[in-house]
Amino acid sequence: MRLKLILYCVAFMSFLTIAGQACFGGNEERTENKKMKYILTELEYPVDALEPWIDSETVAIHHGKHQAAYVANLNKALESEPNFKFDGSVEALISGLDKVPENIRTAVRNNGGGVWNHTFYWRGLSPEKSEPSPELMAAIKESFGSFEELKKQMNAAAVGRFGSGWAWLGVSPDGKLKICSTPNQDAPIMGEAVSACNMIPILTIDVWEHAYYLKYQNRRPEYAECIWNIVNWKRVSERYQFAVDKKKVLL
Ligand code: MN3
Repeated sequence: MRLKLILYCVAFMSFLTIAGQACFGGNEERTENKKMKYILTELEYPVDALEPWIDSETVAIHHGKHQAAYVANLNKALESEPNFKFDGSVEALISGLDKVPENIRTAVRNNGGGVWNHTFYWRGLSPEKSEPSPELMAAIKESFGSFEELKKQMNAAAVGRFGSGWAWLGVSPDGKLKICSTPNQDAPIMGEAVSACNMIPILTIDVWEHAYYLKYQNRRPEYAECIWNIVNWKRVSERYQFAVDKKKVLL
């Protein structure tokens, strides 16, 4: 009897997990008691997996404190405006900032961007070596001339961003690969009017100091260069194909 009960519970919890992922396209968020509450996405690898390029202390603090704070502050902003009944993904939320009430719009932009950008960043990295797909490599050569030139331009965007922000590689409406950078927690998925980037992103580098300061101190160029050792090309290639075929971003 007791075993049966346990089995029912396990089955029910599995259903909830699958239903949640189906609704929100990932593990970024869940509804609890019908009230929207976003939760921190787990990393796909242990905090020390990106060593020696990104040290475990940086990953632990960056994910467990910084990104977690964006999640908490996003929830706080949404709770402060109970008349705004939104129950979609963070991606949908920040893709339509004009629908967010004005009094919480900046908080949603900053913290929603902080939540989504970090998940996108972590999922674009991996300790496992991979290569760009033949299709992506062809696009890189067509758009930049060479892989080295892509790296050079992306690093320049990362280093050239004054203050805090992000460097992005993405697919522009003409199908070509483009590089862009955004300040603060702005993201290309917020739209061109907000982010000044017109692209579907496929890779990002976080250039806030908290992303690299413990190991690299002021040496942002060295951090940007090191990122290329841990890019998850398997996923970036999937994102590229998704952007080309479906004209949508893939987390
Ligand atoms: Mn960050």
